[in-house]
Amino acid sequence: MKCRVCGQTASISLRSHKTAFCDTHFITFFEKRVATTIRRYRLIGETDRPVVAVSGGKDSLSLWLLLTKMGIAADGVYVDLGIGDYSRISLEKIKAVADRIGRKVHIFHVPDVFGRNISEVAKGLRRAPCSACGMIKRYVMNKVCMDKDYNLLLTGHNLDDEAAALFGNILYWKKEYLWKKDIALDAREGHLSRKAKPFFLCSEREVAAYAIMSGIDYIYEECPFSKGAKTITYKGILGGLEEASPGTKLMFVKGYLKELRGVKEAMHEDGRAGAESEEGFCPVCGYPSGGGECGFCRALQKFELPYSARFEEYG
Ligand code: Q46
Ligand code: ZN
Ligand code: ZN
Repeated sequence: MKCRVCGQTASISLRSHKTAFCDTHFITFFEKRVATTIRRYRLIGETDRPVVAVSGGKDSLSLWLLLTKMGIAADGVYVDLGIGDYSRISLEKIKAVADRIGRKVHIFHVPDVFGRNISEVAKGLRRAPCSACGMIKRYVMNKVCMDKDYNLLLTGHNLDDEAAALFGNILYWKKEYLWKKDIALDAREGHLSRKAKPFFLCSEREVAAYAIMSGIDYIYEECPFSKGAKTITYKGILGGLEEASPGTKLMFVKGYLKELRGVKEAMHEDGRAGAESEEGFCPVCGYPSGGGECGFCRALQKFELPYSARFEEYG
C-alpha cells in the first residue's frame, strides 16, 4: 500500500478513513485531525492555562507532545501510586518527555502523603484499588488546578476508551452515567476546572502509531489493577465490530456526541442542568465537597494522618 500524499510505501493503513500514510504524512494527518477537533469543539481557548494529566502511557504523553508542537504550552500532573516498577518506570518516561518539550510536571506521591501505596490505602479504606485511586486522582487534579492556577485539565482518553465506556453504560442502562460523558465538561460538572479530551475521536491504534512515529518512549504495561476490567472485554467486542465494519467506533461515538447536544439543551431548558452541584466546602482543606469533609481528608483521618497535599515539581 502507498502513502496517499507522497506515494512511498505506507507504514499505516487506516481502514476507517479509507487511506494510508508513511510516517511523516501520518504525523501531519493526525496532528491536523486533533487540531480540527480542538477548534470544532472549542476545547482550548487562547487565554486558557491547561495542564495535562500524564500517566506515562502513549495517550497522555502523545497529547503533551502534540500540544507543544501546536504552540499550546501545558504543564503536566502525575499521581505516583507507589506500585513498584510500574510507577517508577512511568515517572521516568514522563520526565523524559518533560525534558524534551521543556515543560514542568507536578508530581503527587501517594506513598509520601499516605505512608503507603494505593493498594494499602484502598485496603485501609475498605475500597477497591480503582475506587480509592479515582478519588485521590480527582482530588489531586482539582487541587493542582486550584493551587497552581490552571483552568483546564486535559486528559488523553481516546476513542476506544470512550466507546468502551459508552458501550458499558448502554449495556447495563446506567442512565446516571450515560449522558455525563462529553468531549469537554464545564467546571463543576463533577470537578472544579474545565476538562477536555482532545483525543476523543482518535483510535487507540492511531495514538499508539503517533507515539511510536514521534519517538515517544512510553510504558507499555497497563496498571496491574486494570487486569480483568470489563472495559478490556468491551474493547475486544468493539474491535471485532470495527474489523467487520471499519469506522463503526467513530460513528458510535460521534453519534453519541450529536445526541448528547440535544439532551443537554433539553436539560438546560427544563432547568435540570447543574441541579446536582450543591455548594459547600470541606472544613479541613477548603475543597468544594457539597458540605462536610471531603473524601481525601476523610481518607487521611482514617490513617490518623494530618492534612497534606504536597507536590514535587520537576522541570
Ligand atoms: S484506576 Fe485502577 Fe487505573 Fe488507578 S488503580 Fe490503576 S487501573 S490507575 S486508570
Ligand atoms: Zn508520505
Ligand atoms: Zn478536604
